[in-house]
Amino acid sequence: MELIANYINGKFILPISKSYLDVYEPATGQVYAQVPDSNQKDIEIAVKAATNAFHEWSESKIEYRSGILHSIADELEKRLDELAEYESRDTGKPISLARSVDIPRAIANFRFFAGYINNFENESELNSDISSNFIYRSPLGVVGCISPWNLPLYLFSWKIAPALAVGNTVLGKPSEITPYTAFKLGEVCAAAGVPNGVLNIVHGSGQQTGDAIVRHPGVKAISFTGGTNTGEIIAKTAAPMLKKISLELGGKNPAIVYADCDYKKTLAAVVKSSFTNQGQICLSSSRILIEKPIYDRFKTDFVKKVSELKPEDPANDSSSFGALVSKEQFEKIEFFINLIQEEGGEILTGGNSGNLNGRCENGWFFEPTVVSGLDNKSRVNQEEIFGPVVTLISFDGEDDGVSIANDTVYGLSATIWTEDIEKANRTARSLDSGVIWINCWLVRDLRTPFGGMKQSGVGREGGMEVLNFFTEQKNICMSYR
Ligand code: TXE
Repeated sequence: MELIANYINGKFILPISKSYLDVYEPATGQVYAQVPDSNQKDIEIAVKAATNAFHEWSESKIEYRSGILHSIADELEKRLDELAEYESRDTGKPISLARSVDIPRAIANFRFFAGYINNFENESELNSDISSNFIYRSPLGVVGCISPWNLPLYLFSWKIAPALAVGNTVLGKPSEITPYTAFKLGEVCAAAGVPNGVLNIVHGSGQQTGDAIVRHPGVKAISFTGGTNTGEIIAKTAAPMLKKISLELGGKNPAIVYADCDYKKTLAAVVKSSFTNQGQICLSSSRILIEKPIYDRFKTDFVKKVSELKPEDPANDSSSFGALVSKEQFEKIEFFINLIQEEGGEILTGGNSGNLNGRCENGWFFEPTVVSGLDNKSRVNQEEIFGPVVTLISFDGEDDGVSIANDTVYGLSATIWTEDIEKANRTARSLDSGVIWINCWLVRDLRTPFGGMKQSGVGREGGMEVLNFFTEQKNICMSYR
């Protein structure tokens, strides 16, 4: 059985804690590796390494740091196929998705910030007749990056790349459920010439390792993506220490389908936005709001299209719908299927585990599921399911659509489908969502702010927002009098 190690100060080392957690392949339900459950002592040595590396890294020239980030991207690129296989094995996602989205996006994250850092103005001046003010942005020091299991290397690198670009040193903790590509990132860093201690990757459970990172006084900021409940715990722990936090949390994202949409395009796109990665994307559509005049037609066509999507071994090139990430997620979906029935909903397609044969017979597969007949106030329509279950809700005109869309504690993303651009813009401005797509989904310009409102988070990632998050401003004033 393969043993995953922490990557600290440029070396792979086994945890002082000597404790390990099992790592499963979701498609088979079998354990294939063990990952350290690092404790406070492990975090202590990682913080020490990152602290020692900080001065030289933060004082280095931007061109140097940019070059290192480009080298990381180059090394990832060389290993794209291999990394895609690891990502698919760890998460249960189709290999084609890992190859076309997860790993290319991780590469793009490093490349983007390698270039973008050159636009970062860390110095500015404001002068008047009484004083001159020199405003300077400096990196924070050692920062913690904690990421989830749904897009492992993609989201891990989305935090690490900007943190390093502006001169911080990093303690990164991937999800203990999907640690493998983060483990390999250590090898990539060594090959790319990342100086020792600049990026440290520590593995373990949230309760032990994650908590130790958040509590450590030497860690100046926490960038976190994961569940809203975990975000609350992190906020509570960090608040008395007045630690900077950025939280990207859950969602209950509406897709608003107007009667005047481009019907064929919308149908295909909403199936994709609902079920890509088995619905386990924080930006997935989970409530499909359909305008009354086309409700029946859209429902029939949508259900037909979804029922053609069959769970398949994610290792097959032909697979477009894989396994759920864990037994816990599988059981969570079963819980919601029962709740749909209790709340009086109708399952139009799906609702069962996807029974596969051969190597996948014990895997955690679940059919893509479409539900109707539930009020927006129902628990199924209010709680984040984070899996292959969507509900259909009809609405009557713009105001009704917006009001149903906003009637949730979340506010991460929304999609709007209409050929009337003025209506699309009016709708977009009325929605309480941080990320809104009109007639598209998951199109990302990495310069734009990314994050949620309400219970979906605090702060924004991407572009200048994240560079500002990972730096602190200092105003140096000199009086003329
Ligand atoms: O997330 P967690 P999980 C949602 C989704 C899912 C639920 C739980 O609804 O069903 O969250 O998933 C670390 N201090 N999302 O359990 O627990 C943990 O080790 C510090 C939405 O995976 O939030 C992991 O590295 N760290 C989401 C990371 O936090 C802690 C994507 C995320 O784990 C910690 C994934 C603690 N006390 C799940 N507890 C999205 N919005 O993208 C856990 N962690």
